Amino acid sequence: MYVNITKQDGYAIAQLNRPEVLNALNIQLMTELVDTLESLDKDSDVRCIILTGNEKAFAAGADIKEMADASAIEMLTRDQFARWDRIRRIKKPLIAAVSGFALGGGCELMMSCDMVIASETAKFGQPEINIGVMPGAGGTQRLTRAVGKVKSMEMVLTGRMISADEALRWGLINKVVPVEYYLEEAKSWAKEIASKPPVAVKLAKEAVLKSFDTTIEGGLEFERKNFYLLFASEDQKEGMKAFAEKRKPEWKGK
Ligand code: DAK
Repeated sequence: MYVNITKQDGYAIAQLNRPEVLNALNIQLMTELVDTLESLDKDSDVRCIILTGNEKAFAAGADIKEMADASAIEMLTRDQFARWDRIRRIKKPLIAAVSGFALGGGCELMMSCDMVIASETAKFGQPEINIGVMPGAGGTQRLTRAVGKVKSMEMVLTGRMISADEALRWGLINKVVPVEYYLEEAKSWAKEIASKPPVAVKLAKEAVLKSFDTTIEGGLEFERKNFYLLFASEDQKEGMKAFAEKRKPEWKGK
C-alpha cells in the first residue's frame, strides 16, 4: 500500500508511503491516492482531509524512472491527467501538511490542495526543466495564480527550489511551523474545519474554486446562488438562532 489512512476527530489523514524514493508519484501510488481521496470524500465521518508525506519528503515529483522511456503516445494513453483531474473534483477541504521536498508533481499535488501547512524544512520547486520537460500537472497554471507571473517564471524556468519562508511570503502556503509541529498544526486546522457546518463548508469551497475558471461576473453569480441555497439548510437556521440565543450551534450537516 502506498497510501496509509487514519481517521480521528472528524477528519482523515492520507499519508503517502513510498519513502525509499521520497514518495515519487508512480502510477500505482497515484491510483491508490485518488481512489482513497474519493472514498474519503464519500465517508460521512470525514469532514476534512489532510494529505501528507514524511519529514524528508511530501513528494519529490512524478516517478522519473517510470516515465523516462515513454513515448508521447504512451504518455497520452496512460491518461494520467484523468487521475489528477479527479483530485480537483474532491468536495471536502484538503489540507497539505508538507515537510521536506515538494517538487514537480509533488508541488503540483500540494497546489491541488486547498490549504498548505509546512515545516521550516520544506522545499518547493518545479525542477522539470532540469530533466528536459516542464510542469505537466497544473504547475504553470496553479503556481502562476498563486505567486504571480514573475515568480512562477523564476521557478519554472530555473528549476530552483524555494524555502518555506519564501513560499510563505510568495503566498504559496498558509503557515510555517517547526518541523516537530507541522502535522499537529494541520490536524488542528482540520479539526477546526471539521467542526463547521459541512454543507456550508462544501458550498464555500466550491465557490472559491470557481474563481479559478470564471469571470468575476459569473463567479459572483455562482457565489450568490450557493449563498441562497444555504438558506435551505437546517444548519443556517440553527447557526443564526444559536447566535441570537448566545449559545453554541449544533450542526446536523443538512
Ligand atoms: N522519481 C523517481 N525516483 C526519485 C525521484 C523521482 N522524482 N526523486 C527521488 N527519487 C529517488 C532517487 O532516485 C533515489 O533512489 P535510489 O537511487 O536510492 O534508488 C531516492 O529517491 C533518494 O533520492 P536521492 O538519493 O536523490 O536523495 P537526495 O537527498 O540526494 O536528493 C532530491 C533529493 C529531491 C533533490 C533529488 O532526489 C531529486 O532531484 N529528485 C528529483 C526531483 C525532480 O526532478 N522532480 C520532478 C520530476 S518530473 C503528469 C503529472 C505529473 C508530472 C508530469 C506529468 N501528467 C498528469 C501526465 C510531473 C512530473 C515531475 O514531477
